[in-house]
Formats: sequence, C-alpha cells, structure tokens
Amino acid sequence: MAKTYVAVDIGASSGRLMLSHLENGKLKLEEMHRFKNGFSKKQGFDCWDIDHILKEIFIGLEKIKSAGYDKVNLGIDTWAVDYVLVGKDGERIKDPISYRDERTKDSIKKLTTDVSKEYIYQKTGIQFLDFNTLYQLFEEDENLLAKTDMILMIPDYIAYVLTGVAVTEVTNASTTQMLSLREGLFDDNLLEKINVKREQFPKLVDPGTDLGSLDNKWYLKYDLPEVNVTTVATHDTASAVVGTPGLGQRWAYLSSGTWSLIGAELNVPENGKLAFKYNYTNEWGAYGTYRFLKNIMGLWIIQNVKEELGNKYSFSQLAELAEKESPFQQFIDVNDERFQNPPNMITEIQDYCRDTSQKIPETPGELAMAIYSNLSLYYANELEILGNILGYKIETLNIVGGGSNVRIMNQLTADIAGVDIYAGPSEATAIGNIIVQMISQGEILNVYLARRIVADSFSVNKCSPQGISLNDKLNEYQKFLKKNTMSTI
Ligand code: LFR
Repeated sequence: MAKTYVAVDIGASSGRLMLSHLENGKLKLEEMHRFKNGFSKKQGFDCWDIDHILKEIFIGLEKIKSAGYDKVNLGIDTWAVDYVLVGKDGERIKDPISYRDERTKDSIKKLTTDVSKEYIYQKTGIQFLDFNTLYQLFEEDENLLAKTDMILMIPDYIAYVLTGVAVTEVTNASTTQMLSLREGLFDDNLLEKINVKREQFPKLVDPGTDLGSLDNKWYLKYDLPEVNVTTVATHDTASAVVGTPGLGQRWAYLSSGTWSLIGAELNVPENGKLAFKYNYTNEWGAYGTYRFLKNIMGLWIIQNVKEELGNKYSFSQLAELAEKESPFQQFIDVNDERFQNPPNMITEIQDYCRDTSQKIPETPGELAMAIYSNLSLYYANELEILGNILGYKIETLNIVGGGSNVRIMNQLTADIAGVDIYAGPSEATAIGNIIVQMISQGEILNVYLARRIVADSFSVNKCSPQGISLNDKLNEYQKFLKKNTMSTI
C-alpha cells in the first residue's frame, strides 16, 4: 500500500489539507478540508488568528482519520515573514501580527539610517519589503523581546505546537532578510541592530527534516490518525516553485496567488548592482537553489474587489465578465503601495485612475479587466527586467497557483511578453509540499523526476502569443510607470 501524505497549505486567505499518494507513477491529490484565513484588528493591530488555524488543522486531520487513513506523513507551508514570540514555558506571548499591518510603514527608512541598504542587500540578497521580519522585529516591543525564549516563523510555530520540536526552516527563514547568503546563518550584525539574539531562533534546518510524531496530548483532545511531521519548503512560494513542472526552455515561473511571485530558479545567488537596483530577491529554495524573484501585488487586488462586491460573483464569473471588456483602458502601477491594504480596494483603484486622469472602471467587468490587464503588463515588464539581469531572454513562463486558471490573463501575458506559457497546476504549492515529503521518504528520487511526475499527473495548458504583438502596449506602460511610480512595495 502506497504511503499517504498530507500537505497543510495555508495562504493569507484560505488554508487546506490535501491528501496525496503515488499511484502508477502519478501523483494523486485530494482536498480533505478547506477553511478561511485572514487577519483582523486586535488591540489596534492586524493579527492572524493562529488558534483558529490550529483548530482547523485538527478538524482536517479528524476528517482524514474518519475517511479511513490511520497513518500519514505531514508537512506544513504558509506565507512568509511573520512570526510568533514564545516564552520560557513554551507559551505564545503575543498574537502574530500580519505583514499587512502598517506598523512597519517607515521602518526601512528608520533602520537604514544605522545600517546601509547596500550592506543589508550584500549580506542577505533579499528584496526590501517594509514587512520583512527584520523591520517587524525592529518595531517589536523591547520588553517583550527580552522575555522571548524563541522566535518562531508561522509554519515552524505550527510544527512546534503539533510535535513539541522547535526548528527554523531555511526557505522561510531566508525571507526574514537576516540570513547571510555566504555563511548560511543569521547575521549577528543585523540581529544586534534589532535587539535579537541568534539563540532566540531555534536551529536552522533544511526542507525534508524529520520532526517526529504528534505530541500525545493531542490524542486526548481529538480523534487523530498517526502523524509524522517533516519540514517541507515551509515558505509557500518555495513549495510552489518545487511543484512547478518547469516546462520549456529558459523558463521562469509565476506563482500566482494572493501574491504574484515572478522569477527564476538559480543555483547561485545574484545580488549584484542590477538585482539591487530592481529590488530582486534571493529567497532560498529547496535543494540548495535560490528563488530569484520579485513580489507583485497579485490576486490580492481582485480578492478584495470580489469581497467588496459582496461575493456576488465567483472568480471565474469575474474573469468571464472581464473577457467582455477591452483590455488596457487604463494603466495602473499594481505595485503602488496604496493597494497593499486600503480601506476599500474599489475606491482605491478608482481614485488612482482619477489621480492619473484616466478612465475610471465602474462595473465588475471593467474593474476585473483593469486588474487583469495591468497585472499582465506588470508581469511582462518584470520578465524583461529579469532577462536583463540574468543576461538572457526568458522564453517560457510556467504559471502555477489559482491565477493559472485565469485564461484571459495568461493570453494577455503571452501576447505582451512574447513568451510561451504553461499554465497549471493550480495546486502547485500543496504539490511541492508533498514532493519534498516524498523525496525525504525515498518515494521519489529527486526534484527533476518529481517535476516530470507533476507534468504527467496534472493538467497543464499551453498558451502561445497570438499573432498581434502587444509589445507597443508594454512600451507605453513602461513610460507610464516611469512617470507615475510613487512608492512601490
Ligand atoms: C505568498 C507569500 C510571498 C511573501 C508574502 C508575505 O503567499 O509567501 O512569497 O512575500 O506571501 O509573506
């Protein structure tokens, strides 16, 4: 009987438990439980409800047990940069604050009066995002930090609660902007600037490290299967890259979820002048790779619009409505900071168009098309920059994640960027999570074979440029960005 694996894959807007096994050389994946995630105001801060997340994981595991699975291996991935402070007795001493909270709005500026941006980038190779753990900890209450025994990244914290074993998994730890690229360890100089000690982070481990079984106490509370926990690439984007089929020549990936992460997989980090100028990051990937990429605001914008429309339309209905509209009715810098956490996304988009004297999108279809066409333009622009930094033209784009289902966005991106696109699988993050578990258990030999299995097991749709090149549109958009880019994420 094939072994059974569970991916606990939690994004900013939802979490899921996916069950998987190998059958005749193909990967089977089944969703066993899905739940809503999000942050809400608590004592003035946007906080994650970590107890809700934990409870939903146990509910999912109970469902797995009642479906007849008595023994599973499990891996956890979540978004990056956020953390939990744990006291001496192992208790959480503060609710984790979301990276979208505004407490770090000016923190890059503040911290870099003391240590230069060049130093930070040289050391870490990580992009400047005001929500990186470095700036969040910089804003942390000093008294609380002094009482902190362990700083645990979100997936490490969940694993700690489940097993009692505390580690710091490296793919996620790299997003802190505190790991030294060269030494592979936390940089003491940076830690000193934020009053954190290296010992406050449990030992660094790679994806594929065995953490052992669930703590017995959970069996007293829930009806659970036998569970062994393995660290995967615990940063969701790192898992998504593992789960990318990697089809075509000179390929880049776009992990398209709440965020759009566009980039290439490298074996050697690239933190030279151009990479610094364009704020590209070298987040660590599984198996010694680097995720050389850029964060783009992504589906977050449409997710908010959908909610604000009272969830009257599904994502696929919004995409259908968008297809009835003409693209490029207005240019929008989707990475403008104003879209990071506005009180109302629809008003923000409309105000942006008003401020830049452009046509204001009004209907759901117009709004959706404004978002999709500008995301496509932004992707194409970044592909050009990525190619310039790496010194070759990107020929293929592998799009994975929920956004890979948006046909209109795939086609526009192919036409503007002049690249072939392979779209799918949409569950690449859960798949990448499972793959690392399977490799660690010796069920799949390596990531190259795993990617072949992914391409054979899931539907991947090819989409090529359709005759009319939209390169002129890209030139116009680039001019627009030059003139209108204010403060970007
Ligand atoms: C995607 C993601 C991105 C990270 C952002 C914040 O879910 O993990 O990679 O930059 O969320 O953590």
